[in-house]
Amino acid sequence: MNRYEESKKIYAEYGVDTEAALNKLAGIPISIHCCQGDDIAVFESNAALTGGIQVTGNYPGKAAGPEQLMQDFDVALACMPGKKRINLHAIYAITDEKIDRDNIKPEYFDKWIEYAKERNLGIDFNPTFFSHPMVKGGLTLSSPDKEVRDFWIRHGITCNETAHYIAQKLGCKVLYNLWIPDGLKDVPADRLTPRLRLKDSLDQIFAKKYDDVIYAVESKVFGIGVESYTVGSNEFYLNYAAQNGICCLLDNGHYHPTEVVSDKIPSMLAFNDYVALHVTRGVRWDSDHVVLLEDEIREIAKEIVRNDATERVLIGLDYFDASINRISAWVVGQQAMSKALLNALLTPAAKMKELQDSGNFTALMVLNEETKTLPLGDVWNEYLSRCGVDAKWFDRVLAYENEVQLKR
Ligand code: RNT
Ligand code: ZN
Repeated sequence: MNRYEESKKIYAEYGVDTEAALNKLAGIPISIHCCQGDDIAVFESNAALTGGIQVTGNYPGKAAGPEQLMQDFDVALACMPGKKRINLHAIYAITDEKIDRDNIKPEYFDKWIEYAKERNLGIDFNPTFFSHPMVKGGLTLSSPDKEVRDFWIRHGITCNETAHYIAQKLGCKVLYNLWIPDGLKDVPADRLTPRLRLKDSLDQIFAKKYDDVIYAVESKVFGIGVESYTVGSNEFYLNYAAQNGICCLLDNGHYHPTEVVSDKIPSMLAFNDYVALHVTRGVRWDSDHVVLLEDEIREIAKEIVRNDATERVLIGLDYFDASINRISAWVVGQQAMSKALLNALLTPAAKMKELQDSGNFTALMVLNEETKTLPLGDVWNEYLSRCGVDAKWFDRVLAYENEVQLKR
């Protein structure tokens, strides 16, 4: 009997059906962020990365331009099991025209739509409120300068049209996630007025909403250079999203170190049809390290699976590592999230809920600990094999690095 068959029997003793878990996992989409492939480069110009986010490292061979990014993404996709989406930013527009950030034309994304269709990928879309000269003093939609706000409101609106265009062309919903870098390095004199300006700007951007677009606003507690105050704080966006029937996206790098997004997900599920998620790994700060299979990622996955929310929680990866092979970074993160979801699908959640509700916390603790040493790896390898992903995928990535990337 092979290892998978053995593991199937072991899980069955806990009332877990590994076949059902494998089938369910294959249908849970994970949105892969394009930015990991080229260090959030800006196709329209060589603008430096701003916005208080950082990509550290200078590993050779990164993609330059859409063709190389798509080429590298194809190598990564072949190493990623399950359903994928590609998460694009407005700065990835493909056109020979001079791009005005406040006039992003939907057709600039025709090549990405074609690319996604050929690979049966969904697309998620983000306006890009950073790396541009109209970010004045680190501010965009909350700026005291109306000209600056109006420019970025036009950007938000034109990106809404683009998200709708993509959804129509693909025939499936698109997540439009808005994150702005606005904030202050040191102690503010006025925390409220910038937030009222942001609220007004958002009202203008979201004045028109499309049924085939899911809207999200992404909060953050600090950034590099905005350590003392972010206009788009968690409380601000939680309220804005609730009042306007949109998502407040949870990025697990955007809260205080002891806060966990896994606990926030069920609270959001209690009130919202959808919960948008950015999965990352902060080390000491919101460092956007590659996602690894750690306790919090496992807990996040458990909240998605045991609350039957695999179609309601929109999982997106969001990290940037330029210190290692960028394709490997994509794959490790996507596989870590997939393993966490599989681990959740292989957890006897109903039994555990029963023990909690009956107050049998002793048996719950014992069972929880036992599940940690069940043969997840054997089921994972079966999943890779069924998805046609070589367990030795890393050899393939290294071969491509030598044949293609290092020759760039
Ligand atoms: C920044 C936010 C935001 C960005 C991407 C590029 O801290 O996490 O989601 O990472 O939009
Ligand atoms: Zn994010």
